[in-house]
Amino acid sequence: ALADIGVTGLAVMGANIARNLARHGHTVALHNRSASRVDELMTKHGSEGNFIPSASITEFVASLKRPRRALIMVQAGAATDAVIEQLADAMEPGDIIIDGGNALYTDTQRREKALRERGLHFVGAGISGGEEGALNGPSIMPGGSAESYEYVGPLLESVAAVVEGAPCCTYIGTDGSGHYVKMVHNGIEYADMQLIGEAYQLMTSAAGLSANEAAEVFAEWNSGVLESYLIEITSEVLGHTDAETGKPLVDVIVDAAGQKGTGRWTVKSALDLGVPVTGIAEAVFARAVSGSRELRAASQGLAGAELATSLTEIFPGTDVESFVADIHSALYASKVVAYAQGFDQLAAGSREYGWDLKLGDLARIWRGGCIIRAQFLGRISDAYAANPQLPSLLLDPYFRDAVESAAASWRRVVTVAAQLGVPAPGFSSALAYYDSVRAKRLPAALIQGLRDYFGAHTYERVDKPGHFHTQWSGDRSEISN
Ligand code: NBP
Repeated sequence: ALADIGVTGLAVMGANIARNLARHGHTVALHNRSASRVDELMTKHGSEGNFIPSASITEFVASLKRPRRALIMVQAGAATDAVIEQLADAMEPGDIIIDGGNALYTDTQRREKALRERGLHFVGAGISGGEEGALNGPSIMPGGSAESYEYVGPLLESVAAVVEGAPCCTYIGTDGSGHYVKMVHNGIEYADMQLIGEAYQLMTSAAGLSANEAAEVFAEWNSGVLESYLIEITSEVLGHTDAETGKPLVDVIVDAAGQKGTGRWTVKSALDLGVPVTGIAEAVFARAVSGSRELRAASQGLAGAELATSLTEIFPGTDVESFVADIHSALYASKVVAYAQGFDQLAAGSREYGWDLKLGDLARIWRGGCIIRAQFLGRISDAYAANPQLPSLLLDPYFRDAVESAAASWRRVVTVAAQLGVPAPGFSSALAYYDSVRAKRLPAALIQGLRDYFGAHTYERVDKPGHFHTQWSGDRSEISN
């Protein structure tokens, strides 16, 4: 018998997706550059379903039903190109190559075009959920031709996470859209984690909670509007004690955050599109600051001139409990801002590349399987269902109300952070964004004046249409352009 689908690249992600497919009754062909991974999977998990192991790409391709479907799960970049090349050489027109790695969307666009010209379908599928998700149900974001989705959609949907009876997988759009959406998902994940980190730091530094007490607070929060996988595992990590020292593990982990690049890609794309994703950008830069070990070591002696040493000095009468409630509000409001910005970027990317992304569907398939999975996403889905043209999530009645009710607490938290000298770049820049978009006037008027002064860049006027220039070095009269 032939295989329904093949998986090449059997490191942790590929092996788990292959097992997931097999557990759902699909016959799965297996291939990996080093044969040992195929053997290992067969030895350990061969009994979980129908697998067809193969020793070479040609054997692998020959073991697939037509049109052939091959899922690549190798390292993004050159490795993916190499594997695509080998597969394409062995395949025939009409066959489908799926890349489930974390490819940069522009690479996917390039690959899709090249393969289309050779008569092959190429599906760039963003897969989120880490190894656990890959095995038990990830969130899958497949982009490619609508025709290719007919061949791969049902297979991918069958192994995706399920929320309220619906799979966390849907057709995203053409060429690089799936990987673009996955990239922004990861960017949002960066912002979400940064905000959670700031909440934790304020709980411990400003409110004086221990890591264990903070763990309890997060566990409690996980049953409210913040309910999410990230809040749940925050409680787990904060509550974990290091076996060697007996201290909270979080206190013995080096405070330098790593990054693999998807956050940076998101911000680069946002910069190109001119979308202010301040929350994601702050999160990427905050990781960069944390990792700047020499700079941080050299800066230890810098004076802070803090305006207070305790919470009660700033807000007399405030108790820990009410401040923790303020942090909850600040976290929620900042999170709404970060997600609103992320969805703005998705809308802008969709316009730029002609993808016609369904924003509500994206929120829906992120409710399960992926790292940012949360109840909250159901609200986002509802918001776009109510108004697909929503200019910003901040204007949806539910989110508008949520942020307006959180605003006073949010300001208190940012005030406390500033006065105590506790960095809260995510909370404060989200608040600045909120205040910027709602401001009647911004200092951009002055910036336009300055640009006109040194570069004759012209400005518009509030009282009449057109573009104007003041002759700054002459008699300072205004001319219309
Ligand atoms: P890795 O990203 O660590 O890649 C290891 C796999 O790539 C192995 O199968 C390896 O073969 C293969 N490979 C390499 Br490296 N160079 C190759 C080449 N030139 N030709 C053929 N094969 C090559 O694996 P992973 O962590 O399982 O991730 C797989 C993909 O899924 C990546 O794109 C990753 O970004 C993405 N992803 C990962 C996660 C996660 O949580 N880890 C989540 C979502 C997406 P070998 O065995 O012969 O060395």
